[in-house]
Amino acid sequence: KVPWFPRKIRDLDKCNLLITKYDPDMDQDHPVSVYLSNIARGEPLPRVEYTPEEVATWREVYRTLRTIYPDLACRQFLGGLQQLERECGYGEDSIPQLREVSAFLREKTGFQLRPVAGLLSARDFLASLAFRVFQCTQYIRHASAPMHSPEPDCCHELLGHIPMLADKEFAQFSQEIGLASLGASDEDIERLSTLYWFTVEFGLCKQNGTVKAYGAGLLSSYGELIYALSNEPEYKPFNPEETAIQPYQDQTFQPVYFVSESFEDAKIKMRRYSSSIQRPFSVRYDPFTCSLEVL
Ligand code: H2B
Ligand code: FE
Repeated sequence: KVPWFPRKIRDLDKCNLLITKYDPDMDQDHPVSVYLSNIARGEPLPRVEYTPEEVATWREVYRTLRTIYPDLACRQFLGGLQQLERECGYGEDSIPQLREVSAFLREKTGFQLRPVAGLLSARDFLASLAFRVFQCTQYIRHASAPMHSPEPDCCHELLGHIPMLADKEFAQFSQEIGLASLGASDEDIERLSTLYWFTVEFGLCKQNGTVKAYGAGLLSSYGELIYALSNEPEYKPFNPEETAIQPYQDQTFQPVYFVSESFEDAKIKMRRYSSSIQRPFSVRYDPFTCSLEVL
């Protein structure tokens, strides 16, 4: 039996299963509980008034990471970030609003943002990528730990993911993982989710003979970004069959990272892997109607 999956963009309203690893009710101070009431579904994206303390957290994260990006981030990330700084108000002085960032991305790659209250189930999260929708948290990590967040927060989304989603090839790569996930078995979702982890979140790639970071989990963590490129961890060539079954860490730094030859190469390998997933149907995305044709 094929699990239910969204067929048009509006169906994403039903892709909202939150996974509570870290219970916001346990800590009334945790920022997760602060903005839930502001997170409405659908357009227009809610504007958030961040407090001076929250802006100070953003400033510290931005400033610290910005200094190491030129050496450690891949070319596509740096290009995206520069455009965001020029055209979308990115900088250390204010936290960009999802509404503006979403409009920016739509022009670059057709991706749009949707506010979400926390960590989503892998199935729901991946399904939205099939429609070029990125589900994005809007709250910011607690001021007591500016360099760490137990769950995705807006520093992770806005600094880690958004610059990459402004790149056409990376946007295509992301959407294709999403398309492969639709109606897939729980086991296949687990493998795709692991692939997502070692590419979109913690991926490295070769560029002009050196290794650079393109994963959002790295590009939003000062400590792990430096560690990942320090030659200390283990590096393996990206190979979907092997990568998909590698156990991963979400509590500490990764013991192993996967290195792609290029985005092009990662995309081709990923495509080959996806086409090996058994499904009793195939899907085609129609960009004019933002819906799927199921064949
Ligand atoms: N939910 C949210 N809100 N943001 C993410 O980046 C995210 C998620 N990543 N759910 C998903 C899970 C990822 O770790 C994979 C697909 O499991
Ligand atoms: Fe992420």
